[in-house]
Amino acid sequence: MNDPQMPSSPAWRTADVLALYALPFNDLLWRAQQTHRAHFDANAVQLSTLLSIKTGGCEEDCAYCPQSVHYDTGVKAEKLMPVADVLAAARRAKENGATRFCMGAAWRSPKPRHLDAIAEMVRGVKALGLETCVTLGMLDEQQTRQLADAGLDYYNHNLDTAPEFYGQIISTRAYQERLDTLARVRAEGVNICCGGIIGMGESRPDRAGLIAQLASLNPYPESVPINHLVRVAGTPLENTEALDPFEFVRTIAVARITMPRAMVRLSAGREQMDDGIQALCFLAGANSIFYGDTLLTTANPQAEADRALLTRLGLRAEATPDLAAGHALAAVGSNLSRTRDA
Ligand code: SAM
Ligand code: DTB
Ligand code: SF4
Repeated sequence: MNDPQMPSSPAWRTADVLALYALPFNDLLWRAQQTHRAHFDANAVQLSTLLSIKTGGCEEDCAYCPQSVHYDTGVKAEKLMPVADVLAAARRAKENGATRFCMGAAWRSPKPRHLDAIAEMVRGVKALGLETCVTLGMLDEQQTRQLADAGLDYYNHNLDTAPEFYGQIISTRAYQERLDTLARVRAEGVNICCGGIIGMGESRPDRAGLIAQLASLNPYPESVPINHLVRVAGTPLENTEALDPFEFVRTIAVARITMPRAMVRLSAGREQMDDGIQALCFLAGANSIFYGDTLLTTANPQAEADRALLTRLGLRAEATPDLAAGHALAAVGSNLSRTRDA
């Protein structure tokens, strides 16, 4: 294989990931919990707040997405938010206890004229003492450099599903284009936040295929968002059959075992999930959530309800391990399991 993202002997084959999925539930969670405790404080959860800085009107056809122009979901297209409004939202997120602020734009890729404003947002959010993350679609080299120069900590760009299932979900952007953007982001020294969506009607081998792809990136992503599909009326996936919630928990556990030092984020779909399943996700090694009343366009649990849930579970809100040295994974040493950058 010539693809630099895909070494000829990948770290994880789909068959090996499938063998983890097949473990008895208790054995799987035990392994995941052991892995988690070897690298992290088991009772700390990192809080990331999302803001949609440019909503709707996206030309891509991602079948899950309420923001695609291809589907009638009632989401109206808006312009890029003014920098001052974004910084005001970041200030509120910080006051509420978030440590990372993630700004999302419904673009296939940003236009050159947008980059100056985005770079200003990144600098402003960083100056507040928050970690920065943006998700803007595909990037070219120059755009990536501009974001890196602004001090961006993370770029979110998901693989979304296994290559085998991908064609049933998106036709306007190739899997390889996603891998290419991730490689460019990495080359500029920006951490990657890369995960996918579970519950889109994919098979277990497809779920295992996604995890194998993520875990075989070299190195694997510093941050791994595992989203549960939010079934939005008007999208082609609105009537997708519900997934067994334990299968979602298994996916979190398998992500933790295969990517031991990554921040594994229990992402979209928590509003539709009961507290017991969320607690099992934390037991399976999730150590980050989206925190705040909305995701991008859909509902997330109220911040107050999340604080109450964390308290009931004896979990503490805490920041990501130290990123000061640049690359998160390189910075995580064996003695860092209890050290945090507050
Ligand atoms: N347009 C950019 C892109 O696609 O890379 C950035 C924003 S896009 C909304 C970010 C991610 O949100 C998608 O890759 C997908 O994983 C997630 N997402 C979107 N709609 C979702 C839904 N209905 N349920 C779960 N996750 C969703
Ligand atoms: C990610 O993996 N999930 C977030 C974030 N990255 C940008 C987005 C979830 C979006 C859910 C649907 C919506 O609210 O529009
Ligand atoms: Fe556009 Fe991103 Fe939604 Fe796909 S997921 S339609 S690229 S906003």
